[in-house]
Amino acid sequence: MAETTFGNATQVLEPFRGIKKVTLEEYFTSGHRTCQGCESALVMKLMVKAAGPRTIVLGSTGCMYVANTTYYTTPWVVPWMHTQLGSSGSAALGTAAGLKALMRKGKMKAEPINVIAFCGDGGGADMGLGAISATLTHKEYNSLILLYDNESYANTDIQLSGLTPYGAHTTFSPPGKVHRLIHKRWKKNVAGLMAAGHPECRYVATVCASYAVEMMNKVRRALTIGGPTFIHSLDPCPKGWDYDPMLSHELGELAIETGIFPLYEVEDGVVKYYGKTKAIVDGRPRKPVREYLLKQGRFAHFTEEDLGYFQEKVDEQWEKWEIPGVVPFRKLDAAQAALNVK
Ligand SMILES: Cc1ncc(C[n+]2csc(CCOP(=O)(O)OP(=O)(O)O)c2C)c(N)n1
Ligand code: SF4
Ligand SMILES: [Mg+2]
Repeated sequence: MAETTFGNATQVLEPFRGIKKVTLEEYFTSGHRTCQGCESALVMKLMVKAAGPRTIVLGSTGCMYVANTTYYTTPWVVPWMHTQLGSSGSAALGTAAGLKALMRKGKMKAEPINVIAFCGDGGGADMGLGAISATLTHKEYNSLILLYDNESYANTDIQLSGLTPYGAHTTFSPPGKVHRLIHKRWKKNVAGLMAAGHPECRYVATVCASYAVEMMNKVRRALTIGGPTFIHSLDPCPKGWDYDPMLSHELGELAIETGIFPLYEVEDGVVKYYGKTKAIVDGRPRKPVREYLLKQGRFAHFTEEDLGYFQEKVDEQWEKWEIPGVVPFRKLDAAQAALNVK
């Protein structure tokens, strides 16, 4: 058991040192009806495998609720509960607080139980942002909120969310003859927002299931460090992104190699890059974004101009951001900074 600074015991989940050390037990098994190649289903499986059996999972409405709970079947082996679309944060906080109260009153055995709430990008980055933000200020309760980002409101037929990439074809942004691009907003930087805006939150990370061991180890770290923690997972979605399901793994890799989705963690305010993102930070060239975008039908209408704009925006996050790929404040040179001091 790990005693955190504020007296909340957590389970000590040491990192898996390589794929051969990963435990065999599964806590998300057969019984779900997600699409072939669904990375979000893989994220659920890896998330709870990393957490282990003494875990409660809470899930807001979306593909990972609906497709996982067809009448009389469920893949969850651990206790789980559905919560309203914008309520992953409230469910996490309420469950953690409820467990703590029951243990304090002696109504249940005192032991560290992992509380994980998952939400989609619609439920988490749009509708439920306020509740997640509130939860991340409550350092006295241990919970992990995992946002699985398939970049649309997938369950209701691929509507545009605040995390849908620029220009993508969704049912709310179909390319037309008059307007080729309907969606012209750049994606929210949700992990950076959580890390920069919540000083009591000791752990924020980004993950992609193409890098499964690293992903599970970040889940284990979040649960061990305790307090409220947040992980953002980028999940290729064959239906919404319009590609052959066999490409899910490759698309996850390309999102990282092009620099579109950086893999990092922020623990107690210290940024650490991972894998191919670390190689990029150390100077390895990024792959052109077109290699990622043009494998997906949702960008099939892109012209060279659109590809160029997308590339420029990604270049900017590596070349101009104060903390590349993480925090989007602009760097000022020393002279300019001095002039700005009132
Ligand atoms: C308050 C509310 N509005 C709308 C809906 C309908 N609805 C159910 S699932 C869903 C999509 C959720 O999208 P996201 O959170 O990204 O999860 P995904 O379906 O992509 O897995 C919507 C709009 C709802 N259940 N509750
Ligand atoms: S629509 Fe996408 S997220 Fe939903 S089950 Fe299918 S592949 Fe998974
Ligand atoms: Mg979604």
